[in-house]
Amino acid sequence: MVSKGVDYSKILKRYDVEAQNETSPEAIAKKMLPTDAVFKKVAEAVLYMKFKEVGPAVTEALKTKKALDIINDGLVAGMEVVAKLYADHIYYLPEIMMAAKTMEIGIALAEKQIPGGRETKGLVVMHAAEGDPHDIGKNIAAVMMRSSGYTVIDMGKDVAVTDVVAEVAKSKPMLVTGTALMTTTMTAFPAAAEKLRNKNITIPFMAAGGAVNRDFAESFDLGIYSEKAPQTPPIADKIKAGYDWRKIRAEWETIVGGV
Ligand code: B12
Repeated sequence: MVSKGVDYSKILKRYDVEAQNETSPEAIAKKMLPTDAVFKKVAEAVLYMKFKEVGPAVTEALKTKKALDIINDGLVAGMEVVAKLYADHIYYLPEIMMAAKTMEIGIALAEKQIPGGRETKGLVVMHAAEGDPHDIGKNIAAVMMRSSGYTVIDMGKDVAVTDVVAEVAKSKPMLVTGTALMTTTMTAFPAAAEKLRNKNITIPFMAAGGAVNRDFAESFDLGIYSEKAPQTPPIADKIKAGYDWRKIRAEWETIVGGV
C-alpha cells in the first residue's frame, strides 16, 4: 500500500535482497557460457546439473567436435560458471557437488573417444595434499594430462607427504603435481620438495589449487606454478623438451600465455 506524502526514499533498503533478486544462474550464464551452440548445450547440462542430459549432449557433440574440445570448451566451461555462481552465493555446496558429478559423467564419455594406444609422452604423479579432501580440480587436470598423451599415476586425495616421496622415488616421473585448496594443507608441498631434494630428486614440483599462488609455488626449490588445469600440458611439454624448474619459472608467462 502506498500512502500519500511519505518519502519512501528514506526507508532502509535491503540491498543484499535486491541484489539476490537481480542475479540468477541464467543471467550470469548468459555472460559466461560458450557462444557455440554445441559447446553451450554441453556446458548447460553441467551448469544445471542435468545428469540424464549430459550423456546425450556429449554424444551429439562428438559428431562434430573433438573430444578434448568438448571437455575444455563444454564441460569445464560449464563448471567455471558453477564456480562463479558459488563465489556469488547463488549456488551452494550441493550444486557444486552435483555439477562436478555431471561434469565427470561427461568427461568419462568424451575421454573414451580420445585416441589411445599412442606412445606415452612421459609419466606424471598427481595428488591432493596431505589433509586435503578437495580433488575436483586435480581430476580435471589429470584428464587434461591423459588427453595430451601423458601417463598419470593419480594418487588421489589427502596423500601423506611420505607416500608422495616414496611414489616419486619408485616410479621416477618427469613431473609431480600437488593440489591444495586449503591454506592449512599447502605447506605439504615445500615439505615434500625438501624430502625429494634430500634424495637427489630434482624434477619440478607443480603446486596448484585455489590456496596456492605463483609466489608461494616459487618460494621453495623445485616448485613451479600452474593456475588452471589446461596450463599443465604445455608446461609438461617444456619439461619433456628438457626444461628444469628454474627455466620453467623464467619462461612461465610465455609457456602458459593464452591458456
Ligand atoms: C567442493 C568443496 C568441498 C568438498 C570437496 C569435494 C571434492 N571431492 O573435491 C567437500 C565437501 C569434501 C569440502 C570439505 C571441506 N572444505 Co571445501 N570447498 C569446496 C568448494 C566449494 C569448491 C572447490 C571446487 O571443487 N571447485 C571447483 C574446481 C574445478 O575448482 P578448483 O579446485 O579451484 O580447481 C581449479 C584451479 O584451482 C586449478 N587446479 C586445481 N587443482 C589443480 C591441479 C593441477 C595439477 C592444476 C594444474 C590445476 C589445478 O584448476 C582448476 C580450474 O582449471 C570450495 C570453495 C571454492 N571457492 O573453491 C571450498 C573450500 C576449498 N573448502 C574449504 C573448507 C574450509 C573445507 C572444510 C575444512 C570445511 C569444514 N569446516 O568441514 C572441509 C574439509 C575437511 C577435511 N579436512 O576433510 C575452504 C578452504 C579455505 C582455506 N583457504 O583454507 C573453501 C575455499 C571454502 C571457503 N570459502 O571457506 N569442500
